[in-house]
Amino acid sequence: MRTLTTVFIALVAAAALLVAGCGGGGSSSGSTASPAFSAAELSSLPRANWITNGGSISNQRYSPLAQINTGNVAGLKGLWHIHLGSGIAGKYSGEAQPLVYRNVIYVVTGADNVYAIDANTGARKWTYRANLDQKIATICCGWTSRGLALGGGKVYVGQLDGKLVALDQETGRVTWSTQVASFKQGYTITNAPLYYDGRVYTGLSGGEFGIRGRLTAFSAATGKELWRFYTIPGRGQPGHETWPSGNDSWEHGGAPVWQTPAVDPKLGLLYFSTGNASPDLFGGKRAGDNLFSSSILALDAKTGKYRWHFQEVHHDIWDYDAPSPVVLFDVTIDGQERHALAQAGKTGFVYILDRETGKPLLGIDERAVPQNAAQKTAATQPFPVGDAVVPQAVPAKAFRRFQSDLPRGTQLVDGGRIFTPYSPGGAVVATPSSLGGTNWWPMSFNPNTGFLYVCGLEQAQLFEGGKSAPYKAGKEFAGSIFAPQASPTGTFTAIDASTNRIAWQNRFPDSCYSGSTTTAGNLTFVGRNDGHLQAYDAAKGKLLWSFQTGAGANNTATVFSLDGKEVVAFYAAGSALAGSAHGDDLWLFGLDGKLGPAKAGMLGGGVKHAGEQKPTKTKAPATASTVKVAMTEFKFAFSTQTVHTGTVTFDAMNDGGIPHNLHIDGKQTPNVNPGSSANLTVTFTKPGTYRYLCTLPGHAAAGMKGVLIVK
Ligand SMILES: [Cu+2]
Repeated sequence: MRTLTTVFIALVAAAALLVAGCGGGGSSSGSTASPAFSAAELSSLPRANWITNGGSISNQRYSPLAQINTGNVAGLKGLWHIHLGSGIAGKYSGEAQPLVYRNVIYVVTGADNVYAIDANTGARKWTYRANLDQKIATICCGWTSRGLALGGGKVYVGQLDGKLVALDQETGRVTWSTQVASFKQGYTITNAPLYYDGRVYTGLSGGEFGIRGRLTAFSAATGKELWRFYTIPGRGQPGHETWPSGNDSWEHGGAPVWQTPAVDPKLGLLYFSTGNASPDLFGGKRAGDNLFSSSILALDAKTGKYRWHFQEVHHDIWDYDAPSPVVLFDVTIDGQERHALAQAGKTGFVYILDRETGKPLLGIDERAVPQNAAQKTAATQPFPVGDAVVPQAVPAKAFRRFQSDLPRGTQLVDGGRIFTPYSPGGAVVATPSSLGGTNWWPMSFNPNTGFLYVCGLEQAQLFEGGKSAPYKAGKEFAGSIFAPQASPTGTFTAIDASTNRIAWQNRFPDSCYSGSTTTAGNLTFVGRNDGHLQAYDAAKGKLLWSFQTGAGANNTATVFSLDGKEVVAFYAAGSALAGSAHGDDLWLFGLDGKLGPAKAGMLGGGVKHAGEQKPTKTKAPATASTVKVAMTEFKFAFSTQTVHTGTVTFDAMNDGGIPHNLHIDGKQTPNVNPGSSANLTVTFTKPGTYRYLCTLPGHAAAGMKGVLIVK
């Protein structure tokens, strides 16, 4: 039966379709709200849009677009370049990949402020301000967000204060907000949420604060919690037996989730990997493998029921965890099409599994490793067949270069190899450092080359035996101090996914500290600490394009088609832990672009914010018994680098925006809040060199370390 009303509705619907189909899609013409994306939409390769953090829910970060390619990428220039005006101070990192839907770009800064930007013009549509409590003291590794989720007409953001917030996609107004867990207990959210099947999934960070990790699913419509999966099994659950039965270490055992999961809709499985066991660097109170820390997990996407796991590091005591997102892809091995999953670990290994079963695809051997009774080390560790993306031993020559910075008498034990254990009261040098290997940044997969593109960080670390400091809610629970040595270098590697061997590798004089995106134009985009966004030949690894964005390019590029023309969106804001220049630069690049490169950002500078002062520079009196120490992100300024034997008082003032401490000769200040100071008195009986550092995770690696000479 056809009535006038249905004809009218049909006409309105047709008009709506016309508006949606005309390609304008900008802020003024038609709705920019996303539908409740189907599994098919979320699984398809990104073209006009980039609707989910990984490009698709396989997390491949592969664009099938080829207008920009090896032949013309050299001519890529800026279409527009704007400043967001948020997340610029030294404590922030810009690590959130932009999302795109209907010509609107969505991006979140390290302050958890969200921006909707018209892709045609760079004009701001709306802003959401998170107004985070600036006193949150349980943020491990820089104030950061790794991105957003879209679906059902909303934009989802996980916040450092432990809230998951849904914003109206067209206005930026809060639709719902839920407290996933308390930051006062050490729980923060840094991962980009995942939208799938009407649910929003988020993990929680906090492995440095003794949390109990979990992945939680919420109704996308209402924010109601649907289920949670604890990454540390409770009493009676499979895996609980890998924790001691006589203490409560499992309740504070870590295993956070730092990343956006991937989904295989055909198998109905959701995949993610987990962070370290807590305390990070001391395992003496948590005998056993400590499942499911440093593991890859598969859950039923609908119900959250456990399906399989693979542990990358048993009973981790080096902070060798797995924060980089898992990637799903299909690969032919021995003539057979296999459904694979890969994860690039902090160990420097890429772990390649059959995603149906969780079993290694190419072989991963359990090998005996050196033992330490006090740390209750695991007898064996998994070694994947194939190549690591960074070195896993310290050459004697490199050791000699930084030996003078080490505590007196430190020897190179076991070649500084990966999995070298250390005792409470002792110390060893080993590599990779606790920063990895491969840290949070995503790798990409290109089905044409069959390669995975992985950034690697190469740095030795002094692993010092920790103590079993008791757990205290909301207090750091790392078990020891993170003491990296020498400046990091980097690798950018193409791994052949069918063999896990290096296809090509570029070595960088600094760390490779960004995600990668790859395209059908045979390109791979990767960011550099010095502010350059670069494009490499995906098959051969040759550098083809390098463009100064104005701030540390520690992020991942988003490739999409804007009204039929391929463009690249990139948010450069620097990184706290990479020690790169801070900024707030959002770019859109295209072959029609006219804008040339920006001026390089100030290295390690960061834009000053309220309360941030310049480190004091005072002339060095040679016989000071009081040393003034200015602390900021991420530098120490000592009033002198030379003192005489005897009692020295360090007057440590925090001029920065987040807490810091000073550790020297086995003594340490408490964590000093911004604007506060603390004194530390140390008696030096012997002349020599004494290294100092801030022991908060990542701070020394970012530059908060040095050497004091005692004459
Ligand atoms: Cu610090």
